[in-house]
This record gives sequence, structure tokens and C-alpha cells, in this order.
Amino acid sequence: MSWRVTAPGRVNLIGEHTDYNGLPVLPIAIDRDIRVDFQIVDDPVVRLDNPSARFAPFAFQLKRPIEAADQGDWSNYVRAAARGLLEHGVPLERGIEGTVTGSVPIASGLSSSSALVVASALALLKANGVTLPRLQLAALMARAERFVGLEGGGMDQAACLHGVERHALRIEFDPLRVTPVRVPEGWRWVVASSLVRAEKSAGARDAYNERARQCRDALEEVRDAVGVERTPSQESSYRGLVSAGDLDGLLRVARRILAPVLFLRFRHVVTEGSRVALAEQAMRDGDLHRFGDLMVRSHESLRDDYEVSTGELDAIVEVALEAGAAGARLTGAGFGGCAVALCDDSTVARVMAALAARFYEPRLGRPPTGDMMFAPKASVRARVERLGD
Ligand code: NG1
Repeated sequence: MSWRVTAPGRVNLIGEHTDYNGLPVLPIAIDRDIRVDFQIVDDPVVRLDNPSARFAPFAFQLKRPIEAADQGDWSNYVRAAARGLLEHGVPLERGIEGTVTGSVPIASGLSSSSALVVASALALLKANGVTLPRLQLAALMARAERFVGLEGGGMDQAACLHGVERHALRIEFDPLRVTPVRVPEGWRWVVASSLVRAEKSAGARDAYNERARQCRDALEEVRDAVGVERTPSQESSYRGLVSAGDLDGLLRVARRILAPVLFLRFRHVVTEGSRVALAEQAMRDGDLHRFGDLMVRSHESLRDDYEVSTGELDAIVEVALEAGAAGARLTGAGFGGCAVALCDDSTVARVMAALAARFYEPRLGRPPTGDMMFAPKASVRARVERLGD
């Protein structure tokens, strides 16, 4: 008997570099996914291949400890899922054998990695007749993916496991919660690749982890200065600071005590955290332009304070806004990858045409492919289905 797991990628609409600081995010799961077509085997082994020559076939035993393959090897995402399940005490006595394919562009900030982690976990759970609540699995896979070396947050796995058609997802942390928010009729997203890969298993990883460390250091100092009580969960403390309300007062203190770079990182995190709630309200009110303005402010903060944008991402944002997008920003971790623009039915074609003419054609000498620029739909969560005998 064969099975298929389909696990979507995601586009984060707003709330960037907030998840690992315990502040909310607002992504959509998209209609591009990673698929694992597999058969259940009686041995505790994983054997997977991929039609693309870039991804060599691999096999490993489902026995602890599951060792990592070389850095950058795609099997590490599958190993991470297996390791997370085993460490959680899920007995993996049966394995899987199959083929991975996908339509989520790789290293683009669209979360192909978490889609593969989640897909692998769902396949292994199916093989062993185990089910876990989705929130629990999302939190487990977020921890497991850190095995690959990124001190990431929990947005991607939660979005992949909770996607709802035509809805964005407000995801909160500590504890993990997901609330679908209806996307108003006529709102359209355009995702545009900067043509620069953001390899989170390689170069961009150190820059990402450095940001995470800076956020922890900044929080520590500010918390001491404003006398907020230490909580057992470090992550929840940014939330405490932001929900206390007086953002200007908080930033005044932070500017006084923090080294300049730490202040910039801190300012991004707390302002971005507060933008997510405002953006959710704008979405609920159907206010395209208010949502778009918040995206623009998010991008400026990521560019100037968090320093994760690139010239290419800035250029996409500029072209999209000039062509009539209501808002645009880099999406995902940055350092390359993609930008997302908010359009409506009447502007989406114009924005895509402008990006093709002013961003892609000068760089490529031809129009972009459908993997470089596309208009995703908010889509359904990861699922397992039977393919037949
Ligand atoms: P990308 O690089 O977009 O897949 C990473 C993290 C997210 C989040 C964003 C920045 C992982 C798997 N992904 O996502 O948790 O922190 O950066 O907002 O760690």
C-alpha cells in the first residue's frame, strides 16, 4: 500500500524574527508543497530518493543516536524529524521507503525545510500507527529542526501543520496557539525571489544565530534595567515588555543602556511584535492599505535595524510599491530569499509585470519562471492520504 504526505510551505506576511523571541507571527500556508510518496516497511529504516540530481538518495536506521550527515545534506531534515520523534518516546519500529518531490522553492525563505521535516514526521507516525495532536507535533518538530543548526523559532512547523484555505494564521508561542484569520476577498499576494539563495544550513545560518544571540543579550540587559521579573521562560519576556504598552518609554531606556547594535536589534523585535497585532486588526477590518503600510514599516525595520535585507530585496519592494502594491517586505529570515507584496485584484497583474520588466529581465535577460515569481493562495495544512495498493 502506498501513501502520500503533502506538507505546504509558507509565506510570512508580518512578524519577522519575532517567533524565536516569543512574539507572534502572521503567515499563510501556501499552495506549494513538499510531497513524500512512501511505502511502509517492516524494518526501522528510512530510505528516500528524489528525482532531482541535486538531492542524492539516502538511508539511515531509526535507532538512537541518529547521527547528522554532512552540513547542507538534505537528509538532515528527515533525520531531525526521526530524532525528534524518538527523543519524544515515539517507538519507530517500522520505517518508510519512498520519493520526495516538491514545489516549494528551496532556500527562499518559504520554509521548504520545515515542510520536509513535518512531512517526514507525518510519514513516520503513519508507518507506526501513532498520532500526536498537531500543536504538540508542531512544537516537537520546531525543537527537532534545531538539530540542523539554526536556532529557529516555531513559526514554520506550526504554519505547515495548521494551514487553512483563505486564512492567515496568527501564531503565538509559549504556549503555542494558532488562530486562523480570514483573508479579505480580493487581497492577493505576490512572492518574488531575489535570485539570491538564503541557505539556512550554510552561510545565512551564522548571521541568523548571531541575531538570536543579540536578541537574548539585549533582552537580558533591558529586563534588568526596567526591573521586570525574571520568568523561567526567557522567550516570554519580550512579550511581557511589549504587552506592558509603553513602547516609547521602553525604547528610551533601551537606547540609553544598550550598545548601538543591540539597540537596533531590540527596536526591531519590539516594534515588529506590536505591528503583528495591528496588522491582524487591519486584516479583520479589510483595510488593505493599513496592512500594506505595516508591511512597509516591517521591511524598513528589517533593513535598517535588523540588517537582514539585501539590495535585491530592497529593489523588489521598491518596484512593487511603485507599481501599486499596497505593501511589500522581505519574507522569511532574509539574507536573500523572497519578498512578498500585498496587492488586490486590480493591481496584481501590474505589479507582476513591473517586477518582470524592471527586476528580472535586466538581471536574467528573460522573463522570470513560475518558481521565481508567483501569486500563492492561502492553503490547507499538511495531510496524509492513501494512494492505493
Ligand atoms: P525561513 O528562513 O524563512 O524558513 C526562519 C526560521 C523561522 C523564523 C524566520 C524569520 C526556521 C526553520 N525558520 O525561517 O522560524 O525565525 O526565519 O522570521 O528556523
